[in-house]
Amino acid sequence: MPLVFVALGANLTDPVTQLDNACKAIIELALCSSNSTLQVSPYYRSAPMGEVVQPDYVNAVVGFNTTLEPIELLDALQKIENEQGRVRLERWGPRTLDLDILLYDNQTIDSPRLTIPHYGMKQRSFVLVPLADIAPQLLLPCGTRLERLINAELTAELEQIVR
Ligand code: A4P
Ligand code: MG
Repeated sequence: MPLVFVALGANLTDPVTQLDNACKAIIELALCSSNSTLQVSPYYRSAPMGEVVQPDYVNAVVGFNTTLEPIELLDALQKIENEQGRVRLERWGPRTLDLDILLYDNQTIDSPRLTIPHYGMKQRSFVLVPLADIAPQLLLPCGTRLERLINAELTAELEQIVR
């Protein structure tokens, strides 16, 4: 059964609770589709990437098995974003919840609605570090070992949230 990794991000309306609620919704998704369990990374706070002035983000990564096809998974995740009050005003702008599919097994997908691996994942500390927390041995579809992308400079951008 395909193993997928999804990045969670929030910077509005109590981001930690947004991520907690998203995990609960994704567990339902994983359970109803595959009866598997959800791996959840620690939560990390970081300054916003990009030019938009906005609050700090809280980010995490989850991993689970699913029988959903990639587009079905995107639809299900966008439904969760919408249910948690996501409003799309500007690219890279603030949001109650962002759910990005990082990896879908070892697949590479380039379609109008879906690019997998996620286009920014190899550059983003708030994706790489939590992903390595739950999947330290991961080999990316391009052949790069995840651990080789992580360094002290990236880790220093993040503050782990104690819960
Ligand atoms: N789409 C294509 N591929 C994917 C994929 N792998 N997963 C399409 C999910 N969606 C994918 O996404 C726009 C469209 O991308 C979707 O309709 C889908 O068909 P969106 O979520 O509506 O828009 P967005 O999130 O504003 O755009 P984007 O480019 O995903 O933004 P990013 O790259 O997620 O950046 N700073 C920190 N510290 N932490 C953050 O999490 N996030 C952003 C947003 C900016 N700064 C940040 C953070
Ligand atoms: Mg997004």
